[in-house]
Amino acid sequence: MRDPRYDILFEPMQIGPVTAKNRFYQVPHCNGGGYRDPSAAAEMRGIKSQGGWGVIFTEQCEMHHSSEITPFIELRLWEDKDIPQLRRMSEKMKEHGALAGIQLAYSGINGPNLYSKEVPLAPSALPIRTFTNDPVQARALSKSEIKDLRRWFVNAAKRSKEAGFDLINLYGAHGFGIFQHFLSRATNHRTDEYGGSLENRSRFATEVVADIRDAVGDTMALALRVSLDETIGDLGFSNAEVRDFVEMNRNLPDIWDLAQGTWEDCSGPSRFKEEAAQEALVRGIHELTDKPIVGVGRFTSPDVMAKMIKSGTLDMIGCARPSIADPFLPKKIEEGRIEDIRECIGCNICITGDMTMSISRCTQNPTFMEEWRKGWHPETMNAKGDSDNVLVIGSGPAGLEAAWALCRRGYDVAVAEARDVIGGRVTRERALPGLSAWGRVVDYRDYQLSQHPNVEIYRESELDVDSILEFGFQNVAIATGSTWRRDGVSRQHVVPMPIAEAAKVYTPDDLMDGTVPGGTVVIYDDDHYYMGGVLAELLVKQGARVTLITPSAYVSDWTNNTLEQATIHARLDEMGVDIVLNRGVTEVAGDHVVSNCVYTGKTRSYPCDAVVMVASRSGNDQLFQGLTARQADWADAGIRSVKLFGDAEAAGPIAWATYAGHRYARELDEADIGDDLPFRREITELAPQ
Ligand code: FMN
Repeated sequence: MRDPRYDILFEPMQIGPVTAKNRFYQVPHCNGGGYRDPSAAAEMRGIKSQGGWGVIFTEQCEMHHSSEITPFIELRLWEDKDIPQLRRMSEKMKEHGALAGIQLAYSGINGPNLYSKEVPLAPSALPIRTFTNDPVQARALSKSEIKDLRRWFVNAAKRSKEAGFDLINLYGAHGFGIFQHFLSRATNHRTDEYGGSLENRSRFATEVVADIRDAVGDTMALALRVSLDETIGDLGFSNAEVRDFVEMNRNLPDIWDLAQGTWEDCSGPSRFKEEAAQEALVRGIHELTDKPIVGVGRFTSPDVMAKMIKSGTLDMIGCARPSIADPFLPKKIEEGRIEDIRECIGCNICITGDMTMSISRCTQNPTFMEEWRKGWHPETMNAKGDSDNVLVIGSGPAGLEAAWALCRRGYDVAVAEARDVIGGRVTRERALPGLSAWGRVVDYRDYQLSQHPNVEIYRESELDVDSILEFGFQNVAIATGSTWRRDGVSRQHVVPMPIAEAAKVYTPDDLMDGTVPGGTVVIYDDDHYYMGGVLAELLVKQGARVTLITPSAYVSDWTNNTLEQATIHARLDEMGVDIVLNRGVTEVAGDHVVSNCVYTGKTRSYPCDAVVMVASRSGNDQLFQGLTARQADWADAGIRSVKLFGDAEAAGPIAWATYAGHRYARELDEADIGDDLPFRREITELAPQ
């Protein structure tokens, strides 16, 4: 039963003409699917409706073709033809009593219009600001075009109503939506009644809200999403100015949706931001308005959520990432199942789906975006197949997820772990600087497995092929992880690089095992994700002088996709790490490395006492290979299947491992689909000629 301390989270909330059943508000978040995968995106929202959210929003929806953000894949509402796709989504959202919200985005100086080829329009003429630095400029809207834009918003609002939505969110946060571009002196240089004073800069927002209210306000609620602090210096829309803006326009929207200035700040990873990190920025704004406020802060703890409401800071609890990691978060709080909440780990892998224009993943919730594509439900598994038991070897993220999903299907599961602790790489990595929240991947599964009668975990149980054959399990699932390579093989070197015998070369595994070199240390990062940067922090903290050499143009390059890269660079720079970009390492000698420019090949030496090789990883597949060699003995041993998955099969981020473990569990004993596509997809219907 629900803990009465959390009752406040379940009080209904009036938002303009509509009422949310509770205080759980899924703020807009993209998913890498958007207009390309409408049914996949709709089903994902539908699952959240089942999970008890009071309000569920779409991702940003491009409301007019004159402002679009190709190559990023969001939603589109450019013409009536787009309505059915969006109606499918609103219907899914409302299936279990949530209010359905749509975020209307006009991207102004963030919309390069690579697809529509229209000239971008913004409050003032400025270059387009995108992650991709497109060489395109926006021109300033004329006053008659501002009227056009107001009408386009009304058209989009009417279409939203027809598509079945209850709320509209006007995007003006994260530096992205045009409302912010008008509000900020950095992007609004106008000298007419839309520029200059705060009142003038607010004019566009007040006009659009009034227009939309006239058009649909009797049935639809209006949310205005504005930045809490643009954090770009004096010209930016500061926290003080946000407060002035809210006070000046007390009752402008039906709900204020307040979010930290840049997307990097707002969706800050757990490596750099704690839960409720935006509290100080939002505290006190409530007194400036009569309308409710929703705010965000990677909320996963019901205590923190209740405190935010009881203290009068927020009226509704906004969640993006926590709703991805656990779409059933509200329901679990309601049912008093707090320990069942699958807490977001703040790794931001969800954001990489959008940034790579693919389809999003979640480390904690492998079913995310597979709800329609594969029919995976986050809380229910498919029925058990013919066989009865599985031996899972390895308790890293892949093995633990497989075990947890298998025992929910009804299999008897034994997990054999060679070490005395479970968790594999996650247990090792969670001890690294900034990564402690990632340990939730293990903690959640450890607890769930401890509650399940049909699973046993055997620690310090290193198995060999003979013993596996003797045990007589019907299915053997091998998730034995991977080992960092010492020989430098990765992208620059596809065969081992020259390393002198006298050289002291360490791998990330050595450092995680507690062997940390001192003196002057070169980190050679040809992995490009977080590990090189994290180890630089570790080494500096333990007293080493660190030079980080990477062939990439950015330190920890791939973290551009998790919105962490700039913060990582700043932190390492502040710590005194010498960051060497666009250079490889061609040779490791006893007391130096030889580094080459990736463009010219010109070499230079960097003296060092030790080298940390952050290259690639080799799968620990020896057991699998050994068992495969004994395939003739499987039938006698009662073995029906042997499968290798996770890092042991091919190393990747942790989210890849939990996905692989889950997939293994889902597909065990299922019919072979042969050459068929293993997921559903939608293809564009050909227009009549
Ligand atoms: N905010 C928007 O206003 N529109 C978006 O389309 C949007 N896309 C997002 C996509 C992802 C994958 C994530 C994680 C966040 C996105 N956000 C977007 C920001 C979230 O709405 C939210 O403000 C931010 O993530 C902080 O909330 P959280 O800590 O609960 O994740």
